[in-house]
Amino acid sequence: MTAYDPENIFAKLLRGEIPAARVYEDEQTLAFMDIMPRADGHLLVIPKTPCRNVLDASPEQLAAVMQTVQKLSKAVIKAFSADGVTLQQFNEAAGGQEVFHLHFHILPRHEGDKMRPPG
Ligand code: DGP
Repeated sequence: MTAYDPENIFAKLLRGEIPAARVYEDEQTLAFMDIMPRADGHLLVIPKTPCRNVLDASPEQLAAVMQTVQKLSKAVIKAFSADGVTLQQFNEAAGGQEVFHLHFHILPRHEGDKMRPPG
C-alpha cells in the first residue's frame, strides 16, 4: 500500500494550516463538517494520528474513531431530529477514497429522504 502522505488535506487541517468547522475533538479524534455535504449535518470523523485508511489502521485507531462515530451519530440524530444515520467509509482510490487520511462520514437521515449529490 502507498505510504501515508503528511501533505494530505486532513493532515493540513489537523495542523491548523487550513480552516475547518470543527464540531468535536478528544485526545485521539477530531470531527468537522464536510465541505461538500450530502445531507444537513454531514460530519467527518478522523484520527489525530497518521493513518491512510481502514487497511492501514491500528486496533487503537479504529476503536477510538468508532467510539467517536457512535457518540456523534447519536448527537446528530438529536441535533437534526433525524431518524437514523448513514455511515460511509472509502479505502484507496479503487474504493472511492479521495482524501488519504482515514475518515468516516456521518450522514443524518430522515424517513424517505434521498442523499444529495456532493456540493
Ligand atoms: P472521500 O475520500 O471519498 O471520502 O472524500 C473526501 C471527503 O472529504 C468529501 O466528502 C469532501 C471532503 N473534503 C475534502 N476536502 C475537504 C476540506 O478541505 N475540508 C473539509 N471540511 N472537507 C473536505
